[in-house]
Amino acid sequence: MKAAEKEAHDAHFTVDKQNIALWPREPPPKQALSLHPRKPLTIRVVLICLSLVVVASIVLQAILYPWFMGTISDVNTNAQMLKSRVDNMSTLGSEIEKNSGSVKVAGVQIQMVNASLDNVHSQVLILKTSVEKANAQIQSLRKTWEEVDHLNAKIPELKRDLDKASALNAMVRALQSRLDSINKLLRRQSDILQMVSQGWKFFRENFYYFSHISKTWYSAEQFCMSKDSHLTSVTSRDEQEFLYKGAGGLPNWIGLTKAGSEGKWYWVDDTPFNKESVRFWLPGEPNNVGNSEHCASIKVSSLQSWNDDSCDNKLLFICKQPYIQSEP
Ligand SMILES: [Ca+2]
Repeated sequence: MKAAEKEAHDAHFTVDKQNIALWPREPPPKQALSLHPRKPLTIRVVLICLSLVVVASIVLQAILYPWFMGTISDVNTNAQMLKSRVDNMSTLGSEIEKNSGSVKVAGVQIQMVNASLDNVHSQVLILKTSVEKANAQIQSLRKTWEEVDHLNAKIPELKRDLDKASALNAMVRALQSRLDSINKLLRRQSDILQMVSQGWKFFRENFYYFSHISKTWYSAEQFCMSKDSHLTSVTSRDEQEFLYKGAGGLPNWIGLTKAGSEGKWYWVDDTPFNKESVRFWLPGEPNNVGNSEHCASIKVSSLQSWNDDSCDNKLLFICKQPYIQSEP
């Protein structure tokens, strides 16, 4: 401390040309004088150092160059590998893009497949429902079939019953037919009795009415028509015999007349007048006396009993009505 204080108190200054400098008590030695003896040593040291550095660098280069070149080679190799990988990556990228499109298409197809699967699922449900219904119907049909089998087992018995029923039906039909015949006969008898009660006689499916009063031929026909009949026709020997016997020998108008003096004889009930009827005229008749005998009568009680007579004469008469079965 004391030496420092002493040096502080002994400070000086000099003016060298334009430079002003401060220094301690003693003025510093001039540099030109102090550096001159040290310069060669320094240069040598520096040269040595530089030589050492050069040598060291050469050695280092000799050592490191192969390693460095190898490293560079490795780096190049790695760079090429990386490049190839990058190329591969770009290729993969394009493939990925392609595959991305395929994936989208596949996604759409998957959606379509899903929709189809939904549709299939709904159809499966429908089919399931249909199958259940079909099963129910099969069960129903099976029951029905069992009932049919049961009925089939009864068929022989039913057939026997049917045979019995058929026999009974035949008997019933026969009885019904007989009953119908009986009814018909009863109706016929009833009809005949009714007509007979009114004064008619029944012979060979015809009713005959023998009058008790005398009328002209035309009035007699009018009377018969009022009773749904006509003056009688004669179509057979039996009928002729029945009529003359019924007349009892008294003259009775019959339904035989002719149109005018030269006309042909005809039956008023439209029965055809055949040659068979000619045999029932009295011998010598018809003689058409006075050209005025145009109507015929049964005159006597014999097979040949017909006489032509004047239609205006009043005689008894015979009406004839065919029998027709009355409705039940
Ligand atoms: Ca006559």
